[in-house]
Amino acid sequence: NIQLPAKLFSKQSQALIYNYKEAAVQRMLDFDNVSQRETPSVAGLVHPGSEGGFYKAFFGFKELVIPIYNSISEACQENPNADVFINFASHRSAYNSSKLALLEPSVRVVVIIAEGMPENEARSLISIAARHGKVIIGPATVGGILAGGFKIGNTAGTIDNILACKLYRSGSVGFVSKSGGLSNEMYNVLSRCTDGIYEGIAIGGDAFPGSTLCDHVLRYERLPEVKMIVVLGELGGWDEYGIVEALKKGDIKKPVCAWVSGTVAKIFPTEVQFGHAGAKSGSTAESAEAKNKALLMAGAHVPNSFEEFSQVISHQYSRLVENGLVNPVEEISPPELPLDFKTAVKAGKVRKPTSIISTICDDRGSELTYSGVPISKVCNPEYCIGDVIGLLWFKKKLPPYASQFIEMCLKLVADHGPCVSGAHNTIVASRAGKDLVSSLVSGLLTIGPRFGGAIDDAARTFKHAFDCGQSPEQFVETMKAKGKRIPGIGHLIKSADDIDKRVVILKDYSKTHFKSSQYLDYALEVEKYTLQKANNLILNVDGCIGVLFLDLLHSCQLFSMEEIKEIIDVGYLNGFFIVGRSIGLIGHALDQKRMRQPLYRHPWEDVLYDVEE
Ligand code: Q5B
Repeated sequence: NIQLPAKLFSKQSQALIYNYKEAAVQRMLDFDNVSQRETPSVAGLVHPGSEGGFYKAFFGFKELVIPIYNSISEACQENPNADVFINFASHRSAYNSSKLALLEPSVRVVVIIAEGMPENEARSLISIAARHGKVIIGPATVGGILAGGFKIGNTAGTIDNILACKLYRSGSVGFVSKSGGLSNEMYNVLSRCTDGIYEGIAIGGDAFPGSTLCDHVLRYERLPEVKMIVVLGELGGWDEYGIVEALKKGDIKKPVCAWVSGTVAKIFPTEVQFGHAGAKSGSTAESAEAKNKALLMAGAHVPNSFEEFSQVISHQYSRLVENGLVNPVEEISPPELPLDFKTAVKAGKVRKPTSIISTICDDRGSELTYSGVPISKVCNPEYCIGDVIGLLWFKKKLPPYASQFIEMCLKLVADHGPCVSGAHNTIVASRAGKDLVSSLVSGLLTIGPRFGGAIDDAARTFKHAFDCGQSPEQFVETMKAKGKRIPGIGHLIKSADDIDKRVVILKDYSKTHFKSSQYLDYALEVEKYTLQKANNLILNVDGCIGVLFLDLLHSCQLFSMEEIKEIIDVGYLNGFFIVGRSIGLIGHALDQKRMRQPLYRHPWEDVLYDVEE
C-alpha cells in the first residue's frame, strides 16, 4: 500500500481538462468565483486533433480565454503549474490519455471520469501511478472538491447546490464516498449537521478504483484541517476493511462516521448488481451488513440505517465542538455570481432590447415558417417559387395568377446571353479563377439603372406620370426637358423591327389574367410616341415588368394604396431581375469552369488607344 500525499489540492491548484467539456469548465470557474479564488482553476484544455486556439469562458463577471492544446505534452509543457489532469475521455480512449498524463512530470493527480473502463486497464494505470508516485481518482468518478478551494469538473452539481451546501468555504469534515451522486446528498447533509466539508472525494464505483476509501481516510487523518472523517461505502469489495484495519491498528485517531449502503440487498433472493460495477455482494463479508458491523466493531460511529446517519454525524461533531477541537467557521457571504444570460431570460429575470426586428421568417420552433406558413406546406405542389417570394417579400399568399406571373418573370429574365454586362463580368471573373460567389457577385454588381435594374424606376416614373394625369407626350417631353431617359424604355438590340419576345409573353399573360391594365396601356402609348423618335425605344423587359406589377398591385385587392406606395418607394421589383438573372449568371460561371477557360484578356484591337505619342 502506497501512502498518498495528504494534500492533493489547494486554492491555487490548476487543472488541465482533457476533451472539450464546456459546461464542466464553466462550473469550475463559477465555483472559483464564489470561492474567491484569484486564479482560474482551469489552466488549459486538451482537444486532440484540434488546431488549438482559445476557449472563451466567464470568470465571475469577466470573460477569460483558456488556451486549447492538441496534445497532453504540449499542455503540460506550457502549464507546468497545472498538476491536476481531469480526463473526460470516453472509456474507449481514457486509458491511453490517462497513461500519458501520469507520465508527465508536472501532473500529480489524474481524475478519470469515464465509466466502463476495462478492469485490466484500470489495474495497469494503478500500477503506473504507484511507480511514479501519482494519484488517481476514478475511474467512473464525478471527482472531488476542496471546499472554497478547488473543484473537479461537475462535482457538487449546480452553483445553487454549491451555495446551499456552503462549499464555497472550508469546513472541518473530510468526506469520502464511492458514489458521486450520493456525495452530493452528503454535502447537503454535512452542511446541516456540521460546519461543512474540508474536502470531499468520490472514488468511483468500479471494482478497481485508482485510489481507495481507505487511502483518502488516511490522508484526512494526516490533514490538520480535517477534524472528523465521514465515509460512505457500499456493498461489494473489501475497501472498507482497509479502514477497519487502520482503526484497529490505531492509525486513525480522528472520529470516523461511516455507513455502507446496500443493506437492502438481503431482501433479494439472489446476488444483485447495483448501479456501480463494483456494487455487488459476492460473499457475505462483502455485504453492507458485514462491513457496517466490522466498522462499528473497529470503533467507527455507524448508524442503524442511512436515515440515522445524519444524527450520528451531528452527535460526533457536537462533541468535537464541546471539547474545543473544532471552532465552527465564521460564516461568510460568497460573492454573487452573475446569472448566465440564457438562464436569466429563461427565468424571466432580465429584459434586453433586441437588436434586430424580423417579420418574415421564424426558425425558432420545431418547423421553419415563411410568414407563418410551415415549410412542409410551402413544399406542397400548390406553392411555387412565386408563392415563396409572395410570402417572404410581400408577406402575403398571393393569388395563383400573381405567383405564376412572378415565376414567369424569373424564367424570362434568367439569362440573355453571354454578351450582356452581367454575364460578361461573371465570365471574366470566373476565368480569373474566382469562386462561384465572387463570379456571381461580379455580374450582379452591373445590375443598375441601365442594365436590368430599371424595373423599380420604371414603376415609379410611369406611376407618377399616370397618376398625375400627364399625357404620354407630356411625359416623354418632360423627361427629355429634364435631360432624363425614361426607365424601362429602349434596348440595345431589340427594336420595333426585332421585337423582344419576352415582352410579348408578359403582355399576353397580363391580358388573360390581370383584372386591370391601365399602367400597361399608358406605357404602350408612351412607347408609340418614343418609337417615333427611334425604333429601339421600345417598352423593354424592365419597363414591362414594372408597369405590369403596378397593374397587379392595383387590381389584386390584396394591397392598400399605402402598401403599394411603400412597395414602389422601397424598391422591391428589381429583386425579380436579381433573383432571375442569378440563375443565368451561375450558369455562365460554371460554364467557364467546366470548359477550363483561361484568364481573359481583352484584345488590343478592340480598344481605341487615344493617347499622345
Ligand atoms: N433615348 C437601354 O440606349 C439603353 C432613351 C431615350 C428617352 C430613353 C437606353 C436606356 C433606360 C434604361 C433601361 C433596361 C441604354 C434595358 C436590360 C436587360 C436586358 C439587356 C440586354 C437583358 C439603350 C439614342 C437616342 C438619344 C437618347 C434616346 C435612349 N434611351 N430617350 N428614354 N430611355 N434606357 N434599361 O440604344 O435625341 O439622339 O439624344 O438607358 O430601361 O437591361 O439584353 O442587352 O435581358 O439582359 O444606346 O434586356 O435606352 O441609346 O444612348 O444611343 O440614345 O435615344 O436620348 O436621343 P441606346 P443611345 P437623342 S433592358
